[in-house]
Formats: sequence, structure tokens, C-alpha cells
Amino acid sequence: MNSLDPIKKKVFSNQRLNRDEGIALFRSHDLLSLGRMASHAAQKRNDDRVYFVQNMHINPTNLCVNRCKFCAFSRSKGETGSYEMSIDDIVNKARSAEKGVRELHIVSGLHPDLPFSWYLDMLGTLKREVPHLHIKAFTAVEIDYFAKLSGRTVKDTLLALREAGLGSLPGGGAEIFNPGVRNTLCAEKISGDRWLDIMETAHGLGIKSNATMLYGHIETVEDRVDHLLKLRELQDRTGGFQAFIPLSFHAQNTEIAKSAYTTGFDDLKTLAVSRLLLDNFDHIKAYWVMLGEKITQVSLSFGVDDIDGTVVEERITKMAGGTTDGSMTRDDLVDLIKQAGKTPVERDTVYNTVRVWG
Ligand code: V47
Repeated sequence: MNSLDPIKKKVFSNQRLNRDEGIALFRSHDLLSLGRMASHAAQKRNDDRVYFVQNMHINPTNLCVNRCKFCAFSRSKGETGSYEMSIDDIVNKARSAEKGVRELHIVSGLHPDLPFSWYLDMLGTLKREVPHLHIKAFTAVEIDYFAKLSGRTVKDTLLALREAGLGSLPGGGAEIFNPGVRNTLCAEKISGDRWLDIMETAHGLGIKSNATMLYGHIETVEDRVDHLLKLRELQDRTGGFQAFIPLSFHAQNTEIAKSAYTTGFDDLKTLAVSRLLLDNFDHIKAYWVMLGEKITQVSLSFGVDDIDGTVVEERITKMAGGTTDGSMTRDDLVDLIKQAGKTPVERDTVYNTVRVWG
């Protein structure tokens, strides 16, 4: 009997998998079986639909008071390569978005000097000038920083941001929840528990978010499974996560000594196991900017039902050795999905269908 048989039985009878089973899946080399199981789970939720959004990423500054060892993006004030955009720059960038773009994804470093009112002003100005764009902005790490800056509770911080125009939260900053690993990677960053608390507060206010996991650095398979199970536990309580996005570590220009990228095998396995363990998440997203177009396309047979979007000019991956162009057209995304035998569905940020390609 194949060692995955008992797990297969559970998957095909729609039973929840436990920690040991998650670990066994990560340890398995039977990638095709993982793909078959994950495809079953994806099919059950989304048939053969694969979603994408026409979006634009804006990273207003790389100034950051934290120094995460895995990050090649952040800079200190005055350091070569640091930059700051003004609100006008941000609005002009948003205005340059092609017709059809409906989402702005805005994340930054933790700026050393700007007051909380600057962020409210940025949101308010964007809402006024480009009202058709949904603003998905600020990781839980930034939300925590704003709360401390402004002396407000997390709840009041989120309410003020929503009032100014915030639509939803992206999933960044989760990294890996294991406190020991987190301490080695990013000692100054909020804890995993704080990240989860902030998401719980956001969900309680009806603000949807995504969730991520940074993998392929110094974490173990057990750390990955525990990270996924913490997300599953919170999702059971709130239902506020829309998509889970595993982020493959890029080591170039970082303080983590690793010469290679994650392997295609590990990328596909991580996506498939995520689909299998996160039985209460509607969507598993392959972020093509980090994975590359080819692995992203193959991932559609490994449990993935979302490939993010057109993106346009993302800097975080680029600075860490990302090799993709950083933007794909809508037609490129549609072709990629169609050639994998799936049905492309253009969506908005909260998964309303915009158009289906037959
Ligand atoms: O929080 C930083 C990660 C995240 C590196 O919610 C790195 O729809 C790999 O969260 N190698 C930002 N990863 C990106 C992010 C995201 C991307 C796309 C969609 C969504 C969404 C969210 O990138 C950071 C951090 O976890 N990151 N440095 C690196 N060297």
C-alpha cells in the first residue's frame, strides 16, 4: 500500500487532514498524487475556474525602521537606493493604470517619520481622484505600526483607514509564525500571534484579507504545517480570509545565505499541500511574480485557482532577484490559463466575477 493511501481516502471523502498528515504530505515525493488530491479539492470549490484581477502594485517607499534578514527591499534614510513617493506621485501612478485595472495593491516599509494622517490623506486623495479603484493596502505589520504611531487601538486604526477609503488588506507580513524562526529572520517584526490578532480584528469589522507564508529559507516542514494550521484555525472562527498565497523565498541581496531559488518541486508541493490543509479557504493563489509564469501555469494542476493579476511594477521581488518582468497583460493571463485547460475568470478584489472566458 502506498503510504499516502490513508490520506487519499480522507481527501476523496472530504475529511479534514491533521498535523501529522500535513507533515507526511510535505515529506512525500509522490508529487503527482499530491497534485491529484489537490486538484480534487480545488475542483470541488471552484470547478475549473481560475481567477485573476487587473491590478497595479504601488510600493510608496522602501524606507523601513525594521531590518528583516530576508528582505532586499528595505533601506534606511539616506542609504543608496532609498526612495519615497509623494501623495501626488502615488496618485499619478494610479492614474496611469490601464483601462480595466480595478485594484491598487499598496504596501510599503515602515516609514520613520510620516504621521498617521499622511496615510489617511493618501487614501482620501486616491478615493477622490481614482474612485473606481479598490484599495487593497497595508499588511498587518503596517496596521500595527499605525496603531502605535497614532495611539489608537487596532480596531480604531482600521476604522479610520476604512473611513478614508481602505477596501481590504493584503496578506503580507505573516512570514512564518514559529517564534524561534521568526526571531532569527525578523526580530523587530510583530509576532505571529499579533499578526493573527490584527487579522481577526479586521475580519470582525467586515474587512476581508489574504494570508501568506514565506517559505524556502530556514523553516522546517513542521513550521510550515503549524503556520497553515494557525491560519485554518482563525479562518474557522472568522471566515475573513479570501486567498492563501505561499511566497517563495528569493535570497539575492538578502542576509540569508542561500544561493538557489526554491525548486519547482517544492513550489508545486507547497501549493498542493496548502490546498489540502486549508479546507476552509476558497482560493489558493500562485503569485506568478515570484514563481515565474511556467511554474504558475503548471500549478493550475496542483490545487491553484488564482494567479493574482497584471501587477505592473512590483519592487519587493525584483530587489531580491526576481526574474519575471513584473507585469503581464490581461491577454497573457487568459492565454496562460486557457492553455492549461482551465476557464479564465476575471474578478474584482472581493471575487465578484467581471468576465468569464468560455
Ligand atoms: O510581506 C519579502 C515577502 C511580502 C521577500 O495579498 C519576500 O494578494 C520572497 O505579501 N523573497 C509582500 N518574499 C508580498 C505579499 C503579497 C504579494 C502578492 C499578493 C498578495 C495579496 C500579497 O513579500 C512580504 C514578505 O512576506 N517578501 N522579501 C523575499 N526576499
